[in-house]
Amino acid sequence: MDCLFCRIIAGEIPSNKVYEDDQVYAFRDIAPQAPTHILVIPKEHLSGVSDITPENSAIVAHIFEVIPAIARAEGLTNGYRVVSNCGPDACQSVPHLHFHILGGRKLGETMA
Ligand code: DGP
Repeated sequence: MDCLFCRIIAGEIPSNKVYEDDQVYAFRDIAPQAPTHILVIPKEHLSGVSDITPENSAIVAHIFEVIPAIARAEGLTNGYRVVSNCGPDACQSVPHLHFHILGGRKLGETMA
C-alpha cells in the first residue's frame, strides 16, 4: 500500500481525526490554509474526481452528507468552501480522492 491517505486510514501514519465511519475518514490538513482545514476522504481508494463513475458515486453523496455535519461540528456557521483538486493542472498532490473543507475566516474571492 503506497498511498499516503490509505496509510492514514489504516493508522500507519498518524493524523488528527475529526470524523470516521465505515466509508469515510476526515482529518485535519497538515498544512492548513485556513483556520479550519479538513480533508474528507473515502476509505475506498479512488485516485480523484476523475475516478468517480456511476458504479461508485454513492460514496460522493455520502461524503456530501458528512461535510455539512463536520462543518456544523466545527462551528462554521458563516460558510465554508469545499474543494477537490483533480490532476496535475489542479495541483493535486495526493492521488487519493479528497475534499478540502476550508473555513473559519472570510476566504478569497478567486479560486484559481
Ligand atoms: P491536494 O494538493 O489537493 O492533493 O491536497 C493534499 C493535501 O494533503 C494538502 O493540503 C496537504 C495534505 N497532506 C499531505 N500529506 C499529509 C499528511 O501526511 N497528513 C495530513 N494530515 N495532511 C497531509
